[in-house]
Amino acid sequence: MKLYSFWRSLAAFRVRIALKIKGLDFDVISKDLLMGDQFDQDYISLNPQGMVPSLVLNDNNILTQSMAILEYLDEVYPDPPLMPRDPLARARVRAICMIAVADTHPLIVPRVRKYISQELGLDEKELNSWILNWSGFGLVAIEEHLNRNNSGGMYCEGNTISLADLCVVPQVGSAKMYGLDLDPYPSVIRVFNNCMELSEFFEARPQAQPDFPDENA
Ligand SMILES: N[C@@H](CCC(=O)N[C@@H](CS)C(=O)NCC(=O)O)C(=O)O
Repeated sequence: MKLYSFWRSLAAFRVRIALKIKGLDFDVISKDLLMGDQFDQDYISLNPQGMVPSLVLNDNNILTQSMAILEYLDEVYPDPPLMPRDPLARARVRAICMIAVADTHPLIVPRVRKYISQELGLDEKELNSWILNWSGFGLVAIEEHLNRNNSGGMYCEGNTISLADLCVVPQVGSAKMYGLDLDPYPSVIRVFNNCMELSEFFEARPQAQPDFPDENA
């Protein structure tokens, strides 16, 4: 399989974790989102939205959208499962995924950052404040969900890894990178730390990627 990725991409991070948990071999092809590589014509023909991740399967089928990719991988490679069986637990997992994937992450992607700085004229400090505001907004909601539902479990849904963890960990990693104060989110941090002790999460982290820039090391 070939994964189009970028070290800093939260959506690609989710998929890297899933590929590792499922024990699948994949080559990473980096698209430098800060240089605009995602808009190369050959890449647009793979992913018309000009976003990472895209996953090219061994039979050359192309998958886009991280949640669709995660669900595909979980359906085709069910062991170990990344969704609980109980319908209520599944709904809880999906709710946390959506807080991260649908309601938080899209507000801080490069295209939005570029628009608000270049078109709306926000300076770097204002842009950073935007990023911290929306990152915090998402973490508040996830913290509440965890406190209500997981009763001190190791991961988002009890003591078993689920898609919720694959969505929360990159979100926290990004919040850390931007310097958000994480003290108000102890349950989120507990889950983050527990996940990062697992090699699949640790090896999928941005800092472990071949395209991670030396100056950030
Ligand atoms: N909903 C999409 C979001 C994909 C996405 O926005 N990816 C970002 C990187 S995390 C990207 O490629 N951004 C390119 C840009 O904003 O120009 C998914 O989950 O796959």
